[in-house]
Amino acid sequence: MKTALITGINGQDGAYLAELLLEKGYMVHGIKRRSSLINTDRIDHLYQDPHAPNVRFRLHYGDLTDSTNLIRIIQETQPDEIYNLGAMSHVKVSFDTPEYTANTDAIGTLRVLEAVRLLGMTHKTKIYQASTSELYGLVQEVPQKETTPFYPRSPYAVAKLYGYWITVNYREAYGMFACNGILFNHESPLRGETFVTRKITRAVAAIALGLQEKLYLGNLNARRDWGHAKDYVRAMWLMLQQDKPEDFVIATGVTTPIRDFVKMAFAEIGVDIVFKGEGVEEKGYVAASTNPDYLLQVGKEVVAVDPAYFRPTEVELLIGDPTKAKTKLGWTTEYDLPMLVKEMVASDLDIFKKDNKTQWEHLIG
Ligand code: NDP
Ligand code: GDR
Repeated sequence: MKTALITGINGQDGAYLAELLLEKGYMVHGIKRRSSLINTDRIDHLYQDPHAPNVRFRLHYGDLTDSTNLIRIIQETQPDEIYNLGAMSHVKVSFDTPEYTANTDAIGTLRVLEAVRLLGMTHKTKIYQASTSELYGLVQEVPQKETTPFYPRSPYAVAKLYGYWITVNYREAYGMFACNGILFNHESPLRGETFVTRKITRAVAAIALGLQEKLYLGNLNARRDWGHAKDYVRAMWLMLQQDKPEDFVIATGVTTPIRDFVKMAFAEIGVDIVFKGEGVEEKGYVAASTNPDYLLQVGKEVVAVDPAYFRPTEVELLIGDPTKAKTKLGWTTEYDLPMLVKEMVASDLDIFKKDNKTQWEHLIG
């Protein structure tokens, strides 16, 4: 039985990856930070009583800012594969907490690599580093591929740049099996509520149910290459099953403006949105509303721009070329963007209906 250790196990990707590895018969260890409230919602369904025989899922308290605890956990669990997914992963927040972001996302990656080296496990343990399309930042080439130059545009991206190169360096210096997955944006019903897709699908659900009036967003012109997290965690695993460690771009090759994602999400509740105005004055209005369960008044203003959500430096265009992953890893996707939007809106509608049971009883299927 193979053993995997996942940092950031209770994040979006950690939850899907843990599920995948358990299905594949792995023993899965996860590192979780201590928090004052329980924050294991995404992985509660995977919980196994640690006293039961043949337990294959275990959580350990830890933090990427604490080398001693990383060394101890890696020594105790002796992983064949480490997936370093833990990070302060919100780009906008990284402008507010740049030093902490660097400590976790940059030096945290070094701590994991160095722990494996110090423990003499360089030839036993394969390492996956969660690199990101944010490395491309200011557009240098379209579409972006493994050879495209990096130009990071946030403290998050600069920290991840260090994580990328220190992973390459440990591979070259010590012969470690360490690789970077340069993953473009991937979303799901488990996506954190403050990332734009989930913020939109939650707002659409809440507006449909009369629980929210309006959705305030930042830059509607930015374009992202969005995939489904379930497809992307499969790519992570595939990278560690190869004979040679290499870095791979994981993307769909399709890019979409935030504005279009908003329209697609509202279309799921039978509402057609038109945008009028320029820049901070741009607003989204209901042009038609056809679903009798969620009728909205035509002409109602449901989307507005709030500059508070603008970033000091923005990444305007991301579109990845996944040719290498498709050819070398045999990676394929099961989801496209319309399927992703459908799943996310449906999931958020369910969540709000369950939270507001009495009012929405007739719609809970
Ligand atoms: P999430 O924000 O959902 O999850 C991040 C996880 O990291 C959480 O479990 C969080 O714990 C944990 N974490 C944060 N700080 C620390 C710390 N100091 N020590 C240990 N753990 C910590 O991110 P995703 O699942 O979406 O992303 C996974 C990884 O992939 C991240 O590294 C992200 O930067 C990267 N990435 C994500 C992409 C995406 O589109 N989703 C694209 C490319 C890269 P807690 O719950 O306690 O906050
Ligand atoms: P991103 O994701 O920064 O690409 O990083 P996010 O969903 O936060 O932003 C995407 C784009 O939408 C614009 N935007 C808004 N974003 C947020 N969060 N909230 C808003 O109200 C809003 N309005 C417009 C942003 O300006 C941006 O252009 C994600 C994270 O998961 C990273 O960890 C990961 O590395 C990259 O994806 C790939």
